[in-house]
Amino acid sequence: MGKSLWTRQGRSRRADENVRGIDDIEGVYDGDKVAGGGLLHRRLFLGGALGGATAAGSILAGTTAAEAEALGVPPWMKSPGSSFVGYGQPSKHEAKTVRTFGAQPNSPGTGAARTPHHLMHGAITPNGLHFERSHNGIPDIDPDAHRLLVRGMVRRPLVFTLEALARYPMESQTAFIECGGNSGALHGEKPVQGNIQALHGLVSCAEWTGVRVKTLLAEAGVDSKATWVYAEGADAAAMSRSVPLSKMMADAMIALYQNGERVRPSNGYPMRLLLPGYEGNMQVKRLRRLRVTDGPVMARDETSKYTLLLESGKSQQFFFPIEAKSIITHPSSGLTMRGKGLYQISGLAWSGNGLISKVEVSADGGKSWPRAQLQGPILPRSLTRFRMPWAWDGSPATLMSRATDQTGYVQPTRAKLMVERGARAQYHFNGIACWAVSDKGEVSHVYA
Ligand SMILES: Nc1nc2c(c(=O)[nH]1)N[C@H]1C(S)=C(S)[C@@H](COP(=O)(O)O)O[C@H]1N2
Ligand SMILES: [Mo]
Repeated sequence: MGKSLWTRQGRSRRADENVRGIDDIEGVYDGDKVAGGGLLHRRLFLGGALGGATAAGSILAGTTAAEAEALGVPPWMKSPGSSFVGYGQPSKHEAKTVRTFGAQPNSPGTGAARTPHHLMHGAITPNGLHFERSHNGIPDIDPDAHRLLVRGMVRRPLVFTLEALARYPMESQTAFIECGGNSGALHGEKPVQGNIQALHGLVSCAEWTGVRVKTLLAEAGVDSKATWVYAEGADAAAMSRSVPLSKMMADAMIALYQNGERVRPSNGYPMRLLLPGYEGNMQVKRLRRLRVTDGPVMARDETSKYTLLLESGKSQQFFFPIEAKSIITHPSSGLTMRGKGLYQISGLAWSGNGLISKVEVSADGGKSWPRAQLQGPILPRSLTRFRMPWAWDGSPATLMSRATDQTGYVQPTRAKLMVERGARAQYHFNGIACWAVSDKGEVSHVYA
């Protein structure tokens, strides 16, 4: 199954010359070439343009009319199918599309489970595949016994049951969550050989529904001298962070639902703090306490961890929004391309500072950068899918993607990031990632 997800979309040359095999690329796409390495105009795959753009007609037809007639009746059409199930599961043939994790023997719930981006398409992460980072396991929280406390510099301290909270006006917003440690391996001197799941699997995106923090703070009555809010989770790590009051008032949410169903235990059941665009660590899961303060509390995860250690030996603290970033998911490290021909390069881009305005792709190691097609709806602080047609001629290629967000910020090269921050920064790596494609079609991780 893994193989079939990244293969040519057609079949090899047929005897029937009316249907041109997708690997017959010589000369066919010349009019659509926009850059080095065989990148084609982004409009090629849009509404019928493919047929019109080429002399060959229906390039994507993988099979002949004769074959279509010979389909026959497969066994699964000859008897009734199985019955209904209460909670649906993916096809048993998709059993490889799972999160990966390395459990530690002494603390099996400490660490991370990563999203398999190379096996997925679209922009929303299904709940069962949303990455998970937990500092001390997933607690088994009784939703009726769970309480959310709002106290500190407020006129009226409040306590909420889940039921009480659910009576407040709710809203939905789509947002990515990315761990500050995602892509951290790219700080290393040599490119680590891992697939995209291992290297960049700590980012996911969901539609979250819940109550605005602003609504609760307004009810509690915030002291005019307050500037920060301390948030604490109800797990054995009691994970806690300080959040600027301004972010809490702007778009923070107590999320109760994730893609329409209750937030999963791995992602914060029964409620989590959602801070769209901010680093994952601050988005406290299993939220049980908000304490309004006039300064950060200097919790462990904002001092010794999740700060950027610079070359000078000083640490950069309170680095909150994730800066614009992108990764090519198809093809990506570890996958093998099956022969030259027409492919669709595809990937994900995101920015904690708003909308993605542009993604450029290079197939010649960064010499030319045509624009990719962005898949709508393009939502702020959400994963944005991009696509780019590519006529691979079978020779070695280096693929890269570069995101620009609505502020004009451009995703930097790895080299630039290393000069600016140094190799010890550890968190928030957002440099341009590169995949090398060999003449055998093998895709591996390289530095430009
Ligand atoms: N209570 C609690 N909240 C937490 C954590 C945790 O271990 N416990 N991990 C944090 C970290 S480091 C990240 S990256 C995000 C991950 O969110 P997710 O597991 O829903 O993807 O949750 C954050 N919130
Ligand atoms: Mo994290």
